[in-house]
Amino acid sequence: MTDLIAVPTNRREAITRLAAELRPGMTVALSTHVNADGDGCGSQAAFARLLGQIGVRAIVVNPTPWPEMFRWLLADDVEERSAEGAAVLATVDRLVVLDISDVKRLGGLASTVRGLPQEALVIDHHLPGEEPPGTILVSDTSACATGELVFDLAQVLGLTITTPIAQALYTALVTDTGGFRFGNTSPRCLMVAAALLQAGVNPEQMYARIYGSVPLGRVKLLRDALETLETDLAHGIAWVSIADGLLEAHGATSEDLDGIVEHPRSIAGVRLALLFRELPTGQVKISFRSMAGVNVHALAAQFGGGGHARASGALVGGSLIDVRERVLTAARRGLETGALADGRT
Ligand SMILES: [Mn+2]
Repeated sequence: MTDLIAVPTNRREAITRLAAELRPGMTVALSTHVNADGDGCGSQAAFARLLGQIGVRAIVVNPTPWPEMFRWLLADDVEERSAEGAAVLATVDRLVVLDISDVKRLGGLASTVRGLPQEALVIDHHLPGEEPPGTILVSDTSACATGELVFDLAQVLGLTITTPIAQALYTALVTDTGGFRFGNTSPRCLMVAAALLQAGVNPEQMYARIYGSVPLGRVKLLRDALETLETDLAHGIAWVSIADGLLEAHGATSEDLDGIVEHPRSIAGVRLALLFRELPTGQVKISFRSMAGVNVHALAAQFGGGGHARASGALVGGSLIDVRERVLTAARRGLETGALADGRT
C-alpha cells in the first residue's frame, strides 16, 4: 500500500519539466476556470504557498471572482487579484493554469492568455481540450483532482505540506470526488487524503467549512431548481432548469449551483442528468452528469463542450427551451444508439 503514495514516473518527469520553468525571484500568476470550484481554488491556494517555499511569488488571477465559500482558503498569505483581471497577467513572468484543458475555460482572460509572450504552464486532470493552454503540462486524467497533482509536485520538489496547504488540497480532493464517492476516488486518492490528515487536516472541520456553511439563498435555489425537475425514465434521463434571474432572486452565485445536478442524477434508473442554466447573454450553460456506463464527455463535445466522462459542461447559444430540446434529443439518440457508451468518444 505504501508505494501508492509514490509519484508515478510519468508524473514525476512532467513535474520536473514544469518546475524547471519556475525559478526563485519570479512572479507568476495562477489561474483556473470560470466559476472556480473547490479543486480549482484548493489547488491554487496550495500551489501558491508551495511556490513561496521556492522563492516564487504567486498571484491568483481568475476570470470570475474568488468564491465566498472558499475565501478561508486564501487566509492572509495568498495574494488574490482576480478583480484586476487581465492587467495583472501583463506584469508577471509566467502564468500557470490549473484544472483546465482548454483555453476557452478561462472565459474573459482567454484572449489575453492566447497573446502572452510565453505559453502557460498547465496542471490539470481533464480530458484534452480543443485548444490546450500550453504544451508544458502536468496532465493526468487518472488523478482524482488537480489537487492530487499539486500534492505530487510538492513531493517531487521536496516541499513541505503545511497544514494550510493540506487543507487546501483536501478541499480539492473532497469536492472533486463528491466527498470520496465518485468513480475518481482511486486507492491513491484516499492515500493522498490520508497523508493530508497526517499533515493536520481535521475532516470534520473541513466538512463544516465546505458543506456546513452554505448561505440560505443556496438552499432556496436548490428548492426552486428541484421544482423544475423533469424526467424521461424510459431513457434514464432527468434534468432541472434554472431560469435567468433565479440566482439573483436568492442572492446566490454560480457556485451555489454546484451539486444541484446530483439530485436528478440520484434518481433510481437515471443514467444521465442535466442542469440547464439560462444566461442573460442568450446562451444556456449545461452541466452533464452520468452514472457508470455513460460517457457525457461525448455528448458535451457535440455541443462544443467537454470535461470528464462522468461530468462535463457546455455553453450553447439559444433560448432555454430550444437548447434543452436539442440537447435532450441528442442525449436520447446517443443513449439509444450506444454512442454515449463508455469507451466510445
Ligand atoms: Mn478538477
